[in-house]
Amino acid sequence: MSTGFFEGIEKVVYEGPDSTNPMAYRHYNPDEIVMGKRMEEHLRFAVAWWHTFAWEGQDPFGGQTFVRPWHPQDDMERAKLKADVAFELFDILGVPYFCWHDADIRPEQGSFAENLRTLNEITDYIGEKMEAGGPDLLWGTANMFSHRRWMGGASTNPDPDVFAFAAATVKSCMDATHKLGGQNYVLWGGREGYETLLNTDLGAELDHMGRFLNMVVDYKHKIGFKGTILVEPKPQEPSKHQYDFDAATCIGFLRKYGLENEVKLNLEQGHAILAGHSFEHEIAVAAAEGMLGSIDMNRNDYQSGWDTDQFPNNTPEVALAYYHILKSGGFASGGTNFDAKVRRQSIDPADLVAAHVGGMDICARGFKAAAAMLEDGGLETALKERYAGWESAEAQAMLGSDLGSIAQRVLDDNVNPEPRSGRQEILENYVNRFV
Ligand code: XLS
Ligand code: NI
Ligand code: NI
Repeated sequence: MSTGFFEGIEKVVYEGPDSTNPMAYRHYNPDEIVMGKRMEEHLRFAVAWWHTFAWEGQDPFGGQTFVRPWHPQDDMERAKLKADVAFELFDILGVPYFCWHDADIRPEQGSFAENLRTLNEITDYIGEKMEAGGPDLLWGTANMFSHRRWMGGASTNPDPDVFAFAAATVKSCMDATHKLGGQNYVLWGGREGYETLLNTDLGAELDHMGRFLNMVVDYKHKIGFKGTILVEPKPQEPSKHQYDFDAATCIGFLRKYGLENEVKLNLEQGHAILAGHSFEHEIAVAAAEGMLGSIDMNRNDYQSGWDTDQFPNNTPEVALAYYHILKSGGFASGGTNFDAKVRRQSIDPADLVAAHVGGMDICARGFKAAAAMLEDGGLETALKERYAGWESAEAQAMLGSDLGSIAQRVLDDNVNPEPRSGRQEILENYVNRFV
């Protein structure tokens, strides 16, 4: 039986680029074959429970703006109503996946035992809905940043009891993710960082975080969870300095603690920008190390300088992101999660639907442009030409040589390189043909 929350809103269908229906897909056609695979299987869209259903519209200057029938979110019956509405949206959109934090799906009841009981109950309830034909779980995660107990960090907290509470919480969320057949398990450390070094033992905190993540990996193997463990980089916010600053920092951390073959990255567009990078930079860094896991495709406002978590709306940016994803072989267990919120004035159920429709369409459009560029091969050819010198036996031998012998050859052969154009504008013009 329908909750009636989305009353009057029909299932969203693909109508093609000429459609003027605001609630139709113009580019996202799940069954269209692109590079030998259905679009749905390439993009693997997921709705994020927290922003779409749990967020109440607060900002630093004002409280709740959304009034939903499942508010206040402190009761199991209303948590189930929220789940009912969630599955109605999944159905309207036709998305294949969703994601959650424990705190989004169950009420917070203070003690670990109570939280565990309600988590198990609500994930059983969600499991029934999945079996009845709902979408699959892309990833589960623990919210270890909202409740006051986490204010000084979770696994990096100076208090060992908080470390213990974090371990118990992650175990419960991994169990629940495993039970629901989740494809990945994510750790984002919003409070794994610090405000001031005056009260922080940075080295000890990193060691605790490394040990914690090793326990997570051990537990994954113990319970036979086949999904991928992912960490999500972000440079700051809520902590002033976050340890998982960006992809490169995370990769260094994972190597230091022996996790490079066990853990991959969940990269978020807005976090890349906060770290001073482009999204494709973060994707390319992770891909170069074989650590590209999944993405959160939500952008920031470029003027306000903080994590505004908006739905994507810039095709050229999205196209370059998918270009690097496709180039590295596409998603395996990962997907495209909308860790995105509608604006706090967008209070209608229709706004929630339209936001996802637009986000999915932009992604589809960028994705098709990326696939077309890859199939055309123009960028790959240009790249090959630019590095062609390295194909010679002599150049390869140099890499196994030493500074002295190389210097001798430079003298002997009078090596005097001729600068060559990087052709950036020509390549940018090339990209603009596709987007
Ligand atoms: C916050 C993060 C968060 C993670 C999941 O900025 O993006 O939403 O994706 O904890
Ligand atoms: Ni984020
Ligand atoms: Ni995120």
